[in-house]
Amino acid sequence: MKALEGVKVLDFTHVQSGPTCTQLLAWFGADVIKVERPGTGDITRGQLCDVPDADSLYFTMLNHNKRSITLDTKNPRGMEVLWEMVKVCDVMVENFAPGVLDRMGLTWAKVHEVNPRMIVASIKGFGAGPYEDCKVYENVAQCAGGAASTTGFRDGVPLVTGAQIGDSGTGLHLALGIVTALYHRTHSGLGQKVDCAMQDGVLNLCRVKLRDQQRLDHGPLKEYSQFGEGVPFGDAVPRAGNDSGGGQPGRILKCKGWETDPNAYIYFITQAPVWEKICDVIGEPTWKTDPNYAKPPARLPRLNEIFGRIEEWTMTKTKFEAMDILNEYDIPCGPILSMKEIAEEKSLRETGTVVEVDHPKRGKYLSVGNPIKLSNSPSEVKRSPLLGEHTDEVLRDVLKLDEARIAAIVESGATGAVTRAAAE
Ligand code: CAO
Repeated sequence: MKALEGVKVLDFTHVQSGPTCTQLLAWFGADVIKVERPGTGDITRGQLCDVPDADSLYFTMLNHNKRSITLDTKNPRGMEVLWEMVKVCDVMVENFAPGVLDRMGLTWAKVHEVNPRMIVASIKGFGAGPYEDCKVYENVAQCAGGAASTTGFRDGVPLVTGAQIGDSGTGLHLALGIVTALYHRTHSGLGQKVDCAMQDGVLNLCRVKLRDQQRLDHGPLKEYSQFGEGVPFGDAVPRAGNDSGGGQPGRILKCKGWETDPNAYIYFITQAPVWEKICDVIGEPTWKTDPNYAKPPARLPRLNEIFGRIEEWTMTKTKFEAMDILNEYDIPCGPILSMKEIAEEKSLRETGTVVEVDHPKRGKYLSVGNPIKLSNSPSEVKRSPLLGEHTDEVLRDVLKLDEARIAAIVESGATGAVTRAAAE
């Protein structure tokens, strides 16, 4: 039995943030029924397309293991069906712009009255405050959540990161809120509202930078390279390039081949407990006892010099050779892996973190499987649904509507354009 088997999810999500949340629930075994607009469906089905007439990878990689039903919620019959779903589902997840759900009449008060056990989970860009009515996409959240102002180099513009911490990060937060509310319901018998704002989710992931903001009141941030460079700090946490965000200084260093390979680099951490080993590996044994290098506080003003010397060593090795040598000495480090290298990595295939999925319209493609591994409920990645693939099945088997009612719904156009065959 899957961990969330028996849990029915009315998936009213679109684009990336909401779908990542419901995909996780589906991987854990929930029956996730995605409600989509007839004709177009989730807008991502048709975005960044690479194969003609096939759902985009953007869509397929965010909507595995779900069923799809088409329903026009601007059609009264469509709304009737949606309310039937509210009655039988355990969780509703949505990430529409602020106000959309209320305009549909799906207020928390009404949903709670119709199905007191239902958990209603929402993602919005911002929580209550000056921006609560704003529409938000990934990079807006990265900027408003403190990630952009603290990412990049001091002398450059703020940077967004490729990791989708605003969308997928918030989806992950919301999934935790939902399973927590499901657990609470086992005691209380009642559902509750679960909200996660993207700004809040990003800030949660940037909490070390709020830590540093407060440390600034008590003096310079000595582990930042700019301290050793003698550059004064301003009143806000600066961008720290590739400095480590933790207590053990680290940097990205060039490896053999860096002149032509944009990813011939390694992340190298000068972890204090292995400092003596680092000195031996790079050929600076006197640094083990030299008071200018022996202890961590003495090294902080000299990070540029120290990492410069370590880089002279890493440039004589490929990133993988350097990894092998450094791991022998328990020196924490990591190669900068390209997406190509990750896609080809055998061990990621073996753990199911990278999976090959077959799709009737696009053929085989790679996806990221469930990164969270449960010992008793392993995740099996199933292809994303075609638009409206399960409409009949859901009306009949989940909502248990009789033939006359289904015919009336179809005839109204609520599930999509009416073909003669369907209407007769
Ligand atoms: N049938 C008919 N209409 C439907 C429908 C259906 N099945 N599903 C949705 N709609 C309608 C809604 O009723 C709404 O119409 P109204 O504005 O007339 O009430 C409209 O479609 C969708 O609303 P939207 O404003 O959410 O969509 P958008 O494309 O303009 O905005 C986004 C997209 C992502 C900016 C916005 O949804 C948002 O801010 N969401 C919250 C934050 C979020 O999750 N952002 C991350 C997105 S991923 O980067």
